[in-house]
Amino acid sequence: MREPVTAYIGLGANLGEPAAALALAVHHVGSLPGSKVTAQSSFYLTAPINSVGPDYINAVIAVQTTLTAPALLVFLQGIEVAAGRQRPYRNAPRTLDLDILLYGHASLSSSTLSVPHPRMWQRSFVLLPLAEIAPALVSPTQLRTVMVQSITKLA
Ligand code: A4P
Ligand code: MG
Repeated sequence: MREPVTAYIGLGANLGEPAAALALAVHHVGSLPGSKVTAQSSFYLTAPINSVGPDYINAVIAVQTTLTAPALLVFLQGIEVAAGRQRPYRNAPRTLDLDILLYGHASLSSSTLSVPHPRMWQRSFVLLPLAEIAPALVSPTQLRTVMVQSITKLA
């Protein structure tokens, strides 16, 4: 049996019912084999970055999992498809996006999976929710770098 690893997953949506889609996705991730959600950030309303359409709702969760990172990605993509995710073009508005931000201390780079997520450090919609549930992982300097990007914590 594999040792569990803590992975951080970024959730985002700006089509359909984003808050409901994120809440259901958290439930589905917690139901994956060998996986449990150990922390969940607030939901944040965020302006699209290099994307179009309505504002997004974003959040980050921590998951303790015995799945490998590639297996976790395949399961996350299944949850996206079940939520009606379509990919008409890069950065298109979406009903649900689930990105693996971190997978333990792993550094992975393949044609289908890069971890840490290559753009996470440039985005307030990732760093603020991540800092909320794992403050040790994000420095004040990193947070300052993305402060200009509009983001509002929802109640
Ligand atoms: N892939 C590689 N690494 C990963 C990873 N760590 N996690 C591959 C998940 N997938 C990973 O992903 C495209 C391909 O990336 C997949 O086939 C997978 O094999 P995708 O889900 O189809 O598209 P994506 O997530 O839009 O791609 P990408 O490049 O990760 O987009 P970004 O850079 O994350 O930008 N603005 C706001 N406010 N909120 C958002 O959530 N999201 C984006 C997407 C742009 N602007 C946004 C938001
Ligand atoms: Mg994605």
